[in-house]
Amino acid sequence: MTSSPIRYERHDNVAVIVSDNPPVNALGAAVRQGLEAYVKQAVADETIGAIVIRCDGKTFFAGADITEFGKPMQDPPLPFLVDMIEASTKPVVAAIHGTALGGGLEVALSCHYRVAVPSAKLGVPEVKLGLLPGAGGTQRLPRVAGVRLALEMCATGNPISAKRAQEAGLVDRIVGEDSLAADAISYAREVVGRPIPRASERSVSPEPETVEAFRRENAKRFRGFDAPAANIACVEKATQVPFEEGVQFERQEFMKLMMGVQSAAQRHIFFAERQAAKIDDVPADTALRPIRKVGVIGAGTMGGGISMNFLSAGIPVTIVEMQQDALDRGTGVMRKNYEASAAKGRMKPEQVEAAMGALTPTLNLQDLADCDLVIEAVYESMDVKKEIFAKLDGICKPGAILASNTSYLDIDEIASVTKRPEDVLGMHFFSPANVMKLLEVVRGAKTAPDVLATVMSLAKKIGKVAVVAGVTYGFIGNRMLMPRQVEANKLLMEGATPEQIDRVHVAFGMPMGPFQMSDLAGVDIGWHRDPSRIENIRDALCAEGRWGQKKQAGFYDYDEKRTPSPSPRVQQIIDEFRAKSGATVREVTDQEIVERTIYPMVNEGALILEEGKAQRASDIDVVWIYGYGWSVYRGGPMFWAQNEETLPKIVAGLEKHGFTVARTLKDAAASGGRLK
Ligand code: T1G
Repeated sequence: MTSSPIRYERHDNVAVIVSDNPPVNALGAAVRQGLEAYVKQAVADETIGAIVIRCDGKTFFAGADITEFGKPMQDPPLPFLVDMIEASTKPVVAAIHGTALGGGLEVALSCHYRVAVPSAKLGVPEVKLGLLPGAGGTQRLPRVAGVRLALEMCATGNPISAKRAQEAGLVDRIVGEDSLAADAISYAREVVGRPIPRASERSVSPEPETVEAFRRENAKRFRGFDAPAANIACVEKATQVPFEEGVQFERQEFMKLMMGVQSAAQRHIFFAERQAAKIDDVPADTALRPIRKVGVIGAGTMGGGISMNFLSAGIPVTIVEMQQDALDRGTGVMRKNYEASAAKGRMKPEQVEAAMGALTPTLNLQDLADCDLVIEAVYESMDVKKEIFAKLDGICKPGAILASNTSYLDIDEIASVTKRPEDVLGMHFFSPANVMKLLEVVRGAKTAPDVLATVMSLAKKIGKVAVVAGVTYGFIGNRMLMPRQVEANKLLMEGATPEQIDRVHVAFGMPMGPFQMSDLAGVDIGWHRDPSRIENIRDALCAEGRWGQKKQAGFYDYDEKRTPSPSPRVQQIIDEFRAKSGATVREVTDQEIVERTIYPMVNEGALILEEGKAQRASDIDVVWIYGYGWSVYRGGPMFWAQNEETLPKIVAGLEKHGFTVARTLKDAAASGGRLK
């Protein structure tokens, strides 16, 4: 008989019900059953005047147990439990620390009072799982915290601080950071015998203009997602109908989302992100190397952005450049970025000074001697990188980790110029490096397990989502981008336009299409820089200085606000190349664009798995969500291929267009299996 995760304590006339269900006190069946039994016991006990519900471990209930979704729900269902708590004839106090999230906040909302420690956060992040609070949260929250804040919390899923919660009336008292248990009991004693305030009994005023304004302000942000609109509709319903009717509406909207493919996709990514942090053949308790000081070589866009990640996490950085003006420019950009964040209220001025104060700019590579990790972020040339790593080998202390930020190149070849290949790996950041969450950690043939584990752990510390990639040209993301770009260029020659191809990708849910992306990153990236050598459309654009947004001209024309518009000059260049090639220009359908630019990405992903260059199909999904903005409601290319598009359809499409289909993709399609 496994012991219950819930226990009952008696403190004179106060009953304290405690959950101890690591790691996050998810409201699994055993927790719900324990809560139900003990609340009933306390209510029936005449010597008890009030009840406290709290949690051991790092946090108050962090929500329903997501691992139970899709399985038969065991009694009591959470909606029943919260109604039962609220109906208690004795006051119930929620004692909150850590994060009261989702069903956890719904339990707290069904309690009659809420006390919290200063560091606590409260939220309903269900929308990030493609869901909505399904245990009365959309009906109680507006009644307790007001319509506007309820809309914001439900539709964005972002948590609020205990302070803000108290200001809104969601928390009744902020208690001592280290005395929650005792302070909650004291508070409970104070409310014994008082009339019991129940959220569901409160009224909430209709605020049609508030709801409409919120819908309008956030329309672009929620484009393509189902859940935000459903959350807004539920909160709106709370302002229009009695509580019970609102709860019925909430339940039907919840079930619609739960059965939908978007929530399945978003829950897939929730677990995939956490799974990606695990390295199958490296024990989770591998001893890590201490990283107290980081060196970054190169103060350009990437070097500066990479440095900011560590500085913002309180890790000192020594940044090296070759020329003083480049060094000054780079550190100047870093300060400007920090000050922009401060101007938006995302950082305090003293945090900006602390970050910049931990930065040591230098022209001398020798100053990296005492760094625990050095990240090279210079020009994408193997020769340049090998020269640098050979020098680092002689400069850096034993045990220092040497990493390259290369986007494509062979880490084993770079490691081969050092006497310490076991300390070498790739850390491929995505631009802008201080913003994009993805970090591809490229494992060399000789990379030591503890080096890999150290960098994976460090990634989480600096707020990145890390995925292990093998050594292959372009690793995972950029390797899958290549067939997409090849086909997109071919489609231009056959009759499609940059606008059409990009529109198909944006409609699919990508933030931008291949040509918009090229203009943003720079059409001239990888260009041979010889304007007399014009072999393709890209060469022709570069030769005319159409290098993308930075030149107000690329595949699109741009105004001073960088608003794109189709370019007659580009169409002329495309027409000239079509005429020269003798290609038959024809109408290209949107479906063909999907089959020839997105299906090949799935095919490449299958090849990457076959070659062992990614640990799991879900890792590939994580790369695309966090590195390229693939819409989380589609779950990433490998999830989409197996849940929305289906593998047989993709194999048929690939074969129709003459692609060689990856063996595992073909086998999985034929057997009804899945890409793992
Ligand atoms: N259910 C099951 N497992 C969970 C879980 C949950 N709600 N939350 C976290 N885990 C696991 C996670 O998979 C990982 O497992 C471990 O706990 C540590 O998580 C009816 C329907 C709480 C802020 O969406 O945001 O309530 O990898 O690495 O960085 O209305 O976890 O160790 O095996 O993230 O310290 C709503 C989701 C659910 C909160 C802690 N709640 N969790 O972050 O640890 S739906 C959420 C988080 C719901 C009701 C609806 C974070 C965290 P493993 P971690 P962390």
